[in-house]
Amino acid sequence: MTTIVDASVIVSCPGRNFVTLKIRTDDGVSGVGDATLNGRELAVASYLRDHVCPLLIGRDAQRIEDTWQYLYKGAYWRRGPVTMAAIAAVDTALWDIKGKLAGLPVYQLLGGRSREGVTVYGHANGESVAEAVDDVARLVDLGYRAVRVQCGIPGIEKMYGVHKGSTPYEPAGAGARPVEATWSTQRYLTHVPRLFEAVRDRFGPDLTLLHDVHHRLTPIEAARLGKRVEDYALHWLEDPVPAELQEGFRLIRTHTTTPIAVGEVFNSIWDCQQLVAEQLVDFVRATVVHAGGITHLRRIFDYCALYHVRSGSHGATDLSPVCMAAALHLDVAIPNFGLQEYMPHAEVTDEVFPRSYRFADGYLHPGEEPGLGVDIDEKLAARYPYQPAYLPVNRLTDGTVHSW
Ligand code: CS2
Ligand code: MG
Repeated sequence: MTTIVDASVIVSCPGRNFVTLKIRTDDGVSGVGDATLNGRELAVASYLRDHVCPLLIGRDAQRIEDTWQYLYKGAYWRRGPVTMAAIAAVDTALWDIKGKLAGLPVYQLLGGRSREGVTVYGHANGESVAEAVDDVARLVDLGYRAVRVQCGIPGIEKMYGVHKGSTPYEPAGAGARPVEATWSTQRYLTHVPRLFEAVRDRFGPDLTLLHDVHHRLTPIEAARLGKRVEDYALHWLEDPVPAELQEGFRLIRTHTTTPIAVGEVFNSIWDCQQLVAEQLVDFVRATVVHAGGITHLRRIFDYCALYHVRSGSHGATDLSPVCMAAALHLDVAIPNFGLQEYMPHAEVTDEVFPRSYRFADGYLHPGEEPGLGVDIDEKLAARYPYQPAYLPVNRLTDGTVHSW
């Protein structure tokens, strides 16, 4: 038996806030898990520190599934972003430990490689259509095989997904209160087809293109947009509507063949069970950190595989390198891999989280060393204390709160 002797939570802000769990065993082997929930980081840190870590001491680190069930069913209050991020961190750290004990990279414990590399997509954006098209060229020159494209919308001041300068895009604004943004669906629906007309004009029909609607439309508006962009053959239209009403996606499916991706905010299989079973979506974007870890995410993707649904995991900078490392071990092994989002972290983040995954020729490659191939430099992390930061709040022009 490999006994857990310590479990500690490190909250740090190297470039942005991250919450990391480190589990140590009596064999001297340790593992890490990401527990970052953008804008609610301290809630997960407390859930772990106050209610989970004490229960882990003395448990067998090798009993990953039993620990998962113990934390999921044992809490009584199931699911939700905070609970499932905490369980995810424990699960990820235990898989890291198991790989190290076995002397194998975790993907070998998940059935071995199903592909040579993990195809990733990068973010291209610009205030104007022209700037966004030029940014697509930048991504293509960097070797990306798939590109998400976002652009400013005339009349909308702070548009999601569009930022200036070379620093990684960070939507969470530092400060004690969220910034507020304004939204106009009409302006957005008018402008987005022009963006993709321009991108296709410049790059032709073969480049894999994606777009993130970011939960802002109603199903009929999403159907309209999906129909309007069919000529530009998007690989996916992401988060077209808020996904609480899974049956609402039937309306989108009735009107358009544009593929749909959803799920970066999902935290359990139940958030997408109907979407998948009715084939209302084409990609599920759930992640290791938000959907209960490697153990649960693998369940979700195995369920997706029954219905021709592929993975398309979220990979924004608010998911730490620990999450990305774990994601790559799953991505490279599952049979129904689709795409992996990749937003490179800031240099200071990579200094705090030494990792072995690397980008080459449009792919990310997980490390070959035992475990996940990532760690946290706790001494360095301590130099970057938590900074309060919140995701924006969105309002319509009449002041009505709207999905951000
Ligand atoms: C976005 C995210 O990358 C994406 O697809 O939806 O950047 C999202 O806005 C952030 O992860 C929120 O924290
Ligand atoms: Mg998204």
